[in-house]
Amino acid sequence: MKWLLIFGLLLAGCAPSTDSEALQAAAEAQVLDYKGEKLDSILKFRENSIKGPQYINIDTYSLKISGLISEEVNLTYEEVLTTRSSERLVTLHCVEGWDVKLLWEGIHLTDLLEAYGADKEASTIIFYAYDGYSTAMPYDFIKENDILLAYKMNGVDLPAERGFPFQLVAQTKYGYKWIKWVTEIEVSNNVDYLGFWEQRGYTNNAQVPASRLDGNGY
Ligand SMILES: Nc1nc2c(c(=O)[nH]1)N[C@H]1C(S)=C(S)[C@@H](COP(=O)(O)O)O[C@H]1N2
Ligand SMILES: [Mo]
Repeated sequence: MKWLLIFGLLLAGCAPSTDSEALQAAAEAQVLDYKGEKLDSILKFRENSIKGPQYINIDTYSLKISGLISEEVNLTYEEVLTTRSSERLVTLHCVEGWDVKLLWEGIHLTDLLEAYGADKEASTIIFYAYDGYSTAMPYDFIKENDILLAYKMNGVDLPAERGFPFQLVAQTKYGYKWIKWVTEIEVSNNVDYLGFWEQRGYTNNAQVPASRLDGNGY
């Protein structure tokens, strides 16, 4: 009995969670070079999400598009992925001072919103996530910067810890605008909406100072 207990404790203690094994596996499969430029590793992030990593079951997942659109829809992962996509080398800058330069692959958010009849005159897009996090930005910013909703980083599907299934690539904005585990996108005219960190004093604009951006403006 005693040995069984010790064996059980050993097993529990030694076995890292399957998800961190998945993250390690993703790190081994990632690309670290893009057109001659060196990328950072997907392990370089400092995990500091408000409720820790979220593990979304893709079989029950849906992305809701709501608000000022012709008709509210709930899309499956596969349905979102039918939208045109692109790759882009962009750095995420956290307000805490660290950053990660990665290759992102994602769908063009404006295409997705327009496909479901978003009001082109709407001022604001609000994003909600599985962990209760939220953030928002002007629709014009999204259009002008052709913002991507990423499903891959460094050539691998987003690991759970990094926001699977979708993370917003809010280029030139601080990391707190790069919402992970996105579950709903609301088309709105509420220019005053404040997300989780914005309500706690971080600027709603979240512009990264030009001195921190790279040669491509990211
Ligand atoms: N859903 C959700 N998305 C989020 C966060 C969060 O807590 N929850 N944190 C933000 C912050 S502050 C940063 S810097 C980036 C990267 O955070 P990470 O290093 O914890 O992955 O994710 C952003 N997206
Ligand atoms: Mo952050």
